[in-house]
Amino acid sequence: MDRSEVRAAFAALEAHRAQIAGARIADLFDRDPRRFERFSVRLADMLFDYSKHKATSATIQLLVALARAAKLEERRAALFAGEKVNVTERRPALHMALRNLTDRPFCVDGRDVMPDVRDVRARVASFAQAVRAGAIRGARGEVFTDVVNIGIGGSDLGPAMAARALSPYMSPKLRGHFVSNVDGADLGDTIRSLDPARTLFVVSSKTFTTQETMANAASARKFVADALGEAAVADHFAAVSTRLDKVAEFGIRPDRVFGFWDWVGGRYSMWSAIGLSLVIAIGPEPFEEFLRGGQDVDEHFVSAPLDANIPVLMGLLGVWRRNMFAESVHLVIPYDQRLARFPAYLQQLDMESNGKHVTRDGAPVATATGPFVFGEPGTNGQHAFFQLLHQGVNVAPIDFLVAAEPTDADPVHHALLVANCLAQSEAMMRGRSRAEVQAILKAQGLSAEEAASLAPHKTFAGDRPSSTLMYRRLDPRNLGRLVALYEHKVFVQSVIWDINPFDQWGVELGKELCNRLAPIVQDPARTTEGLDGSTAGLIAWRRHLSR
Ligand code: G6Q
Repeated sequence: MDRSEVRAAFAALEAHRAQIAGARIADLFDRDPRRFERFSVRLADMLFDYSKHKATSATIQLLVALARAAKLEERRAALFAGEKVNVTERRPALHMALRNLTDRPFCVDGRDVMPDVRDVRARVASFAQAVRAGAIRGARGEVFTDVVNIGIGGSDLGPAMAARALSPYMSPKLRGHFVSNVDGADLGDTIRSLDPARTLFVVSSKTFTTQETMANAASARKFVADALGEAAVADHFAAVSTRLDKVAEFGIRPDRVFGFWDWVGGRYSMWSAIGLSLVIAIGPEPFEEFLRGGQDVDEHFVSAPLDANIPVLMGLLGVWRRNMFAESVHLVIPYDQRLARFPAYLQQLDMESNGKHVTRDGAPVATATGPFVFGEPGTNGQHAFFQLLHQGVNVAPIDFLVAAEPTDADPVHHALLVANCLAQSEAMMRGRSRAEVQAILKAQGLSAEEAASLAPHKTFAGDRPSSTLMYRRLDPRNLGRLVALYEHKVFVQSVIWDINPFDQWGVELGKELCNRLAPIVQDPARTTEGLDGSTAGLIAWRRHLSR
């Protein structure tokens, strides 16, 4: 692919950066009283405010020109057309079909996948409804009170994040649990307080070979079989997988198995049957609203002009900071305790997708690619790592997420929460100069000498960029919108960087080495010869400690 137009667009941006680097974000507001209206976009009740970025209309024009040079519109069309955009695995990435609630077809190899999608969606809904209503019960006729999802990575993070986010929508009669880590403490701590006769396990694994999930599923199976007998296993397990043959080997009944397809990437799969535990927890109707939120964003992404397109702007502003200001960290701070797992979910979505060092055709990338993604809910983060964000020497752009209204929490608390969110983005942008600090200290009665010596410590450089997404409340539809916005943002950036966001070869080497080391770790009689000195030394020390 000829990338000369992209290089030219990057060069134009670089020249522009040099021109506006000295302009402070706060001053841009003084120059343009309508800046907020001009640098914010609405999608239903959701508003994306990017006015607190160091960006002018010229910046946006140049970023959109970069997107056009990288053929964003053509690549977006290819994505939605079901082309094999995941070039290294020769697969489409058609997760948008999973949230398509219209009559519109989505085709893979010329075949409409929607009939299969609707069929599985209906089976998931009716199974979930039957569990919730107590029509499907355990082997001893007990109603299920606990549902444990066993999965990891893409088969865990999305549903676990959403179950927490949508906890007000959860049935009071059911508790949802998510077990992922191969560390036996994860499953052990979860099942310790559970009654096996009232527990349903959902094994979620696209491949049904993942070490962690298979180990946890085997131990959960033993938990059920030991307590209720081997014959009870069939009544206490369901599975979500593309490998129906392997699920059958495990002993899960065919009517409790929910399939999906290889055109659904793991970290894009929460819209599929991988959401089963979530559907059981919140019910099929709220889950459909979640899908509708994703669909809202798909429609917006394909139809809104590039300069008024939220995922496009999110992606381009990320490129602006990453490539023009060399910032390697991106912060996501939800002012919402129930979005506590959203940053972890985004870490996988963003870092596994765009943490790449070669282009789609295998050449080294010409620019920096995906940033480290990091975050915690506000206000907690303010009392932990915000110090560095305000006064550290490194700058990281921040996404603030906040609901206008609480879902069901105290409105007085919520007003404080919103005020904190706004105060932080204002403080990041404005900062406080040394002269301002000195004046404040003098007004507080400090001598000129004391004020001068304390002032550097109390000075804030400011001019730190952020975006804010504000929506009415964290309901299923807005959660669907948030997830899909970030999915498409990541896609937009992958197009600019010309990388494949749908594979994850970087996770393979460690898995392979683990398979080689596991027998040596498990069996003290095995030799460590041939291993590097550190690995051999650590195994020897462990053997010593475990004697
Ligand atoms: C996601 C990755 C990865 C995957 C897990 C679980 O995009 O592919 O996180 O989801 O490794 O895989 P299984 O669902 O196959 O168990």
